[in-house]
Amino acid sequence: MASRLRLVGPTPGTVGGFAPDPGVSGKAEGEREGEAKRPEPPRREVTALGGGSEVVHVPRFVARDKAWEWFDCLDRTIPWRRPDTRVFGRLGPQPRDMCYVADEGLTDLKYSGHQADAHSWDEFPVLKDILKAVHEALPGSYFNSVLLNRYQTGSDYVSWHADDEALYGPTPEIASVSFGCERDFVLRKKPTKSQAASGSGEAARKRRKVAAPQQQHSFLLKHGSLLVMRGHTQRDWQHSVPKRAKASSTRINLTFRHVLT
Ligand SMILES: O=C(O)CCC(=O)C(=O)O
Ligand SMILES: [Mn+2]
Repeated sequence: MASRLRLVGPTPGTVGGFAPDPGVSGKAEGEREGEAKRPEPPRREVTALGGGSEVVHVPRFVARDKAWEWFDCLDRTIPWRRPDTRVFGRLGPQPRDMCYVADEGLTDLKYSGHQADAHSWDEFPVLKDILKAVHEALPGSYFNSVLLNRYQTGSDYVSWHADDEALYGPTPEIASVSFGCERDFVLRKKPTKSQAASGSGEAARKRRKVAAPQQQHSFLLKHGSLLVMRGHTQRDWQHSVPKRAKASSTRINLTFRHVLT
């Protein structure tokens, strides 16, 4: 489907910021004739999903070499675990590795019957660096926790869900930074109450598909990219990272969140 997309140019640097545009002259604030030209700022794409939901995508948020440095450090130093979770009543290993880091004293994160142990930011200086870059890119935002996922092969995935737990409040902002193997990130509109009432089985889903195709958006999340979900995205949409046979190497994803205190 056609998406309502705006392109915005943020400040240049090793890590892409979201400061105001340089202006009509194309010169950044403070820059004068004759001064060395700064490198091109990373492109920022804003997709309005409707109903107050918005996605911001910065494909080149972190410069390539820096992003590999961070990938290697995260891959080596994070105490990755693959816990058992309950999906549709069945207990089994989660189809990806995970780790959870949060400020001290925050409400615990629980999902799919799993209680994630929170590590401290002090254990992982690299996470503090990445958090700083995200905060600089998103002035006014404040993240106090991060859920880390590692997808070792294309068979690892995250199924359809929304990060709509009460601990994040009604309109959470979630900033997602990706490293390594590129993977598709797909958003689909949640069924309305009347659609949900028409049944949850495969037949009902097919009937609905014919009557009104489900709205869907797909983003290719590349090495060093940033994707931000805002507004009512968690209330009205679900997202997933589907299995991909061709994804042959490791991907690491960090979703920064603000837990209400
Ligand atoms: O890996 C990703 O891009 C998304 C992960 C995600 O949605 C989650 O952990 O809630
Ligand atoms: Mn999620």
